[in-house]
Amino acid sequence: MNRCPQCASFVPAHVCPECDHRLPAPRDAGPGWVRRAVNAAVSAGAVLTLAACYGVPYEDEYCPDPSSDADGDGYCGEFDCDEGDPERHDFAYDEPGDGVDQDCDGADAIPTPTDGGPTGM
Ligand SMILES: [Ca+2]
Ligand SMILES: [Ca+2]
Repeated sequence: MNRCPQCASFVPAHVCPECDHRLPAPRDAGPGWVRRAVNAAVSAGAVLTLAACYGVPYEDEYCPDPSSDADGDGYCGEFDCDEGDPERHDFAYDEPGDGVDQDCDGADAIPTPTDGGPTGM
C-alpha cells in the first residue's frame, strides 16, 4: 500500500482513488543507479518469494542423471517404469482401456461413462 501525499489515504495502486493524484511508481523514482538497485531488489525479492512458495526450480528433478534416461522423456529411475517407451512414466496420461499402463501405477486406467465406457446401469 502506498500513502497518497495529497489526501493522506492509503492506496493499492499508483493512482489515488480518493483524489486521482498520481503517485510515482517506485521503479520510476531516483537516478539511474537507484532505479537499477530498486529493480534488482524487487527482482531478487520476487525470485525468493516464488522459491519459498513453489520450491527452487530444479530442471532435472525427475531425472538427475540424463545418461540413465534411455527413452529421452525426461524421467528416469523411480519416475519411469519403462525406459523403452517415452509415453510411459509416472506423470503420463493413462488412456483408459487401451491395455497400457502409461502412468506406471500398476494397471491400465478404467474407462468411465465419459470415456465411452460402461454406464454402470
Ligand atoms: Ca525415461
Ligand atoms: Ca492406459
